[in-house]
Amino acid sequence: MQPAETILKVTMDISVIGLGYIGLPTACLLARAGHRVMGVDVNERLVDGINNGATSIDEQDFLELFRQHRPAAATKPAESDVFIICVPTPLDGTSKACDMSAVRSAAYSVKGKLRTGNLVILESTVPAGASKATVIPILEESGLKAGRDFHYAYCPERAFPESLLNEMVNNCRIIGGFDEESGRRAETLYRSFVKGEIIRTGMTEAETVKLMENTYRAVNIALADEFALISEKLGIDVWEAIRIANKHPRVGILKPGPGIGGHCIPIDPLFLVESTESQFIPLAIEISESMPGHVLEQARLVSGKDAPSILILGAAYKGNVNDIRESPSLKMAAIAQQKGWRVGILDPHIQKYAYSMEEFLNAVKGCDCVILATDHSEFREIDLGGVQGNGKLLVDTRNFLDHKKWEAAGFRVKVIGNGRQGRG
Ligand code: SAJ
Repeated sequence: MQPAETILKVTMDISVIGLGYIGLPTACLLARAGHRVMGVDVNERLVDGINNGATSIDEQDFLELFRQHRPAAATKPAESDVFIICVPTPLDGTSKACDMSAVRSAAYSVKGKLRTGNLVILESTVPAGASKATVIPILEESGLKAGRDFHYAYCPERAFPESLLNEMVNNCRIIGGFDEESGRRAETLYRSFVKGEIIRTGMTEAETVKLMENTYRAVNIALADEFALISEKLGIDVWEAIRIANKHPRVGILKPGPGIGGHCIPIDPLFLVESTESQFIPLAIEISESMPGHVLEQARLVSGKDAPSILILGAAYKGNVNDIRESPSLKMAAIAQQKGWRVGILDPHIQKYAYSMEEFLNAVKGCDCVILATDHSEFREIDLGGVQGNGKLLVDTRNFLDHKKWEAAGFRVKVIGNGRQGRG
């Protein structure tokens, strides 16, 4: 291979494969840094949309970046200096293992275009060891060898939906290079738009670090959920208890809620389980997954109705995002419907569940119990002027709403984890 200096160009031709909530912002940031970027996705409608200036990511600073530095999009990669793979890795519902099919087909599409001197980067979250066992062997079917003919690095994304660009630019970035030179090249590339620290480590270490981060978050949310369940049994308020416990300099308990959602936290920890048979991680996930059912049980017991009709506020998996993947709200809705309860859902961030004030008032009128599932700012601002609570129940799963305001409108309030209130 030629010496690095002759190949490392300031402006590179880059194909970003997978144009979801990580791939598309990454492509735009690289374009802003002066690279020639091609966005690639198998979804033709998405590609057409992007080429026509449309995106479903609704974060303001991203939209501005997208307007100015939108990459051209296509369904197949072209020859490039760098290929960055950012495709989804869902959980296979049957095997409970990582579904690597999108990563595999992205790797095959890169294989067809791979040339000597190229750099291939994988950002998708994968089981530890997947680069070595799955991705590199596919790329090497080209006849080129990793380290000798092309460079490879695993560089996980770590950005937080609701603060995507800020985190992509300012977070610490991990580079797991196949070898020293691969790591060095990947670092040079990310340095073109990353202001945060860049840490180089081994490939499997980088894969494992990513899984550890989301597992840490998942088990800590599960612990908060468990504390909520315990507090209800003890007849104490978990929110007050957590607030006080968090005054300890080495304690930082997260918030209980209706369960975990999103594309990462409920799923990624299980990628660690598939190769290690951990018992701790599945138990944590199980506790959080029991929360939607627990919320409904509280609604039934405290409302005193066997089959209350419920209005769920929020379909998104967390506040101020428009993503419903693995959302606990929708799990709650499905369980309630199965029980034969009447269910309504409102969400200002999701087109399907958008509503007018009149629709909100009618929905409240027609239900026995309102359940706050998603902490969207809009729900806190809601005007209850025209609402007659008449003793209906509000279940606040996130201790998020202004309870005095709801009580003043005639609601009884039950906060999940507060065992002092209307005990179920
Ligand atoms: N949640 C709680 N209580 C809390 C915090 C969160 O119940 O105290 C719930 C949320 O409501 C949501 C779920 O957990 O349903 C997950 O939300 P999140 O905000 O914890 O995480 P994500 O999925 O939006 O983003 C995570 C982040 N990982 C970490 O914080 C370690 C992000 O940095 C990753 O880039 C992202 O996963 C990813 O793509 O892997």
